[in-house]
Amino acid sequence: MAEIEKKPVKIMETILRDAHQSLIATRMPTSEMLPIVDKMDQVGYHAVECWGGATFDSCLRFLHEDPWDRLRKLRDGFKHTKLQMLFRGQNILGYKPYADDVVEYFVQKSVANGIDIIRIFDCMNDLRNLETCVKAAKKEKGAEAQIALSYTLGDSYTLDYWTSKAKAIEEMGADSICIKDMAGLLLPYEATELVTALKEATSLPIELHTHYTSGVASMTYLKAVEAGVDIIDTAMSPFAMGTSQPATEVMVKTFQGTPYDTGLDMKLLEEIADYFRPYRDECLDNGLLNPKNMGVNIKTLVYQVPGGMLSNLTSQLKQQHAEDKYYDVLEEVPKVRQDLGNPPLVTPSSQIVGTQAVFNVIMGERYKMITQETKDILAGKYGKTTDPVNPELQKKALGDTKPITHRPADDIAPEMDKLEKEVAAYKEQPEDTLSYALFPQVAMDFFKYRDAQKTGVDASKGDKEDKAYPV
Ligand SMILES: [Mn+2]
Repeated sequence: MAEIEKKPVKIMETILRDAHQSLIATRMPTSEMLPIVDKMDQVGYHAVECWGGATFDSCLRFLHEDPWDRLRKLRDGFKHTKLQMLFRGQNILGYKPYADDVVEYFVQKSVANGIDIIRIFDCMNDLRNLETCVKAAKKEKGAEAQIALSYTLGDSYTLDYWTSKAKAIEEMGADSICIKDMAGLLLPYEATELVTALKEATSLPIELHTHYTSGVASMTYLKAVEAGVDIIDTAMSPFAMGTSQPATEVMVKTFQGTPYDTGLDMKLLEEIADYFRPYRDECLDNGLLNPKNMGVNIKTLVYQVPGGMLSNLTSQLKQQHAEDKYYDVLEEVPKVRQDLGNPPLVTPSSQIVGTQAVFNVIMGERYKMITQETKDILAGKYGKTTDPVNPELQKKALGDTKPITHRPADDIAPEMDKLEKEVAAYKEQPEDTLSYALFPQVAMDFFKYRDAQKTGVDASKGDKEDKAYPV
């Protein structure tokens, strides 16, 4: 057997973002992160993912923290390590498309506050929805634009589909490509095929992101690394496995002494794990960490539904007192997905398809009620779907309105001026306008809370016009 050339695999650590988003509903506060940052900075990770995705919403909505402030504090602590964020293309960190000027300003401020690598994806894999974001990132000196392919299964998702997307991504000027397998659908031997094909199609570095939900993730990483993948996403063991990523220490140990040796210091990793373990125990005790999310969920392979979407469906059905309809809804999901052109199921398409499936089942008649977001997909407002949508459903939903075929954001007028005016009274930093742009109500509540912390007066409980504040 020929000697294999040394090719250390790089590790992207997710414990400060995806791992806690997947296991504890994104509730890790900044105060849990800061004491270990110095040690994490010594590891030699390729990057640490620490921002974007649901962290922004969760900071403002549940933790009463300023997400920008978190980023600045992490940047302060990580002196050598690249910081990475997840960005939903034209949807930024929200659930609908925004105007180009908001996307551009968000990218600019993300980099200015400390982000090095922006992972950008679109729930339709419509690359037009990534153009503005990628261009904005390329303008920022030192920033890397990584484009992620939302990985999914279906007749149209052939190796040709993925390799032609990869070539287009390279032409767009991206710095790297990520295979973003949010549901844990990529099986080990398929990873060999996919990575081999992508490596042939492009010269860009390839990163693989998956979740342990279906139980195959570490085998998938092994095969992907053997096939030449450059970077894998892992989480420190206390917040690994289950709906999160494979454990960092396990992957590092696996490749030790092989041509893929990461070179990372196991002793240091052990100390970091020791730091997070008591917090994991605390989360188990207070119920944030549900043991249900920690095993193998084979339904994700059977129904091809991401873990996060499964728990959303369960809670939606609970609210409707229709928990007995769980399996009916799971059967309905692929049908709705097909009607909507078989998009990958990732935020926000996963929520749109899931909610519509719930309505279809509990109303006792399919599409008796069609949500606005379902109509918007049918109207082309989220971009081009992989397969054609169901024409009868489209007619029923849109009537005589013609669906659009151009880039959806071309129809969205600039928003920044209007937003600046609306937020002026509460603005303490330029970034506040962006928080408000994404989550107007939630950000406003946070600004009022922030004011109250300073003055002891809670404006959210008072009447602003009458200046009658409860003290
Ligand atoms: Mn993920």
